Amino acid sequence: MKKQIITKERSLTKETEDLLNQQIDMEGKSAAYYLSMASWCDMKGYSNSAQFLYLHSEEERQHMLKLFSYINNAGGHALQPETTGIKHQFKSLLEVFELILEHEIKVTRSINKLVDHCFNIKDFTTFQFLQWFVTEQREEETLARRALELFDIIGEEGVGLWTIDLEIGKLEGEQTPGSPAVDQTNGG
Ligand code: OFO
Repeated sequence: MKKQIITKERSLTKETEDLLNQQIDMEGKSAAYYLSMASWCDMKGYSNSAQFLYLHSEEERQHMLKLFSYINNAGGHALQPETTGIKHQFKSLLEVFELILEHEIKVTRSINKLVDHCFNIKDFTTFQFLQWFVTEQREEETLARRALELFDIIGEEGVGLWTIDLEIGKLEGEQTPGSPAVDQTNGG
């Protein structure tokens, strides 16, 4: 009964709510995808990459929860996404990070689409809420690129892969000051 009164009048449109739920689906899939990658790295002995990805999987879940709160606080209904069809096997550590960059670019496009929609319908509240994700996506793409650069710079021969794994473990601490991942006061 109380919920009906709360949701009767709201500024969040149904279309925006649906788009935000689609974003929840993407963030949930990111969390599942990175957890699967972390497990594969762990199993193969790439323990630093595994830790990096376990942490990233958890961060993606936090991104998803941020959207849950926003939708429900705005009088909508956040939906738990299905997580089927997750890839479990990877050809190499290089493939893992190539797939991460590819995936993050898709997430960035999805966020941009959402931001564009909010701007066009003058939903400046949601537009402002999404700015955190805009900054976060730049950070996520940069991290994936940095990891891929290690393969080019170090090479995979000899102790190369071992060294790459070690360096990937250090990437998490290299996030730029002021980024959402570092600046927890910004709601991250
Ligand atoms: Fe949620 O930032 Fe990656 O996907």
